[in-house]
Amino acid sequence: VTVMQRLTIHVLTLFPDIIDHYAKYGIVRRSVERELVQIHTVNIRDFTEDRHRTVDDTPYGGGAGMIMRADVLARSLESVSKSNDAGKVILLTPQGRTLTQTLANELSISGTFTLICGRYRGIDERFCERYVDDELSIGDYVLSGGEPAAMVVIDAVTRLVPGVMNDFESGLDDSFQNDLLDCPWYTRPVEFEGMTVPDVLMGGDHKKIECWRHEQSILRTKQRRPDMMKKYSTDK
Ligand code: 6GU
Repeated sequence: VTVMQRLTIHVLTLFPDIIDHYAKYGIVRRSVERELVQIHTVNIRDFTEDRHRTVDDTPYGGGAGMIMRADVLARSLESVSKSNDAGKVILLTPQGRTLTQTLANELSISGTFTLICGRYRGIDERFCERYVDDELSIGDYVLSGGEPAAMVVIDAVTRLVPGVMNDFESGLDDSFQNDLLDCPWYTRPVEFEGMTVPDVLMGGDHKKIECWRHEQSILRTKQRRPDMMKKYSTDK
């Protein structure tokens, strides 16, 4: 018997519209329509208690930038955990460990997790200490907020949920999934601005084609990602 593996992603953000809109396109949309993935956004500002709906304040000890308040974040998270299982609580921050395919695979079978999109300078450390299970970054550069990172995580994870992708899209031979970069691909027209398609691809010898593609993958990985190549050589 096969068990349907559903995934629920809660997203705490000051800009729920960004995430809701993103979920209306492509594979993420399809996964939601098929009820394989549920994306539930929470507007952090709905959990403020003052007239100005303040979510941030100046840092103790001084310094530029604003810090998100721990109490407002705690109430936002409570709104999820009081009626649902929030699962692993993940803060999106450049201080986190970097998202990898392995991590995406793990999250895709975890059932439920909650993403928190930080804004401004950062969030009160006491909230992290009490409520955050893991901190994730999507790379070594600074974004003004966690929302683009949340979209990246949602995309990378959703496409791995069984039943989301059809056979052709199957993520199994993607770059990174097998520790090598993908090979070059070609489609019609057969001639483009004076350039042709490699003969081997036109020959119809499927064994040869498979061999060529694997070679190309190794070549590309050596040239572009020597760091990945080292790991691949060691593993094989
Ligand atoms: Cl998760 N957040 C922000 N603000 N910047 C980032 C990031 C996350 N990952 C890389 N840069």
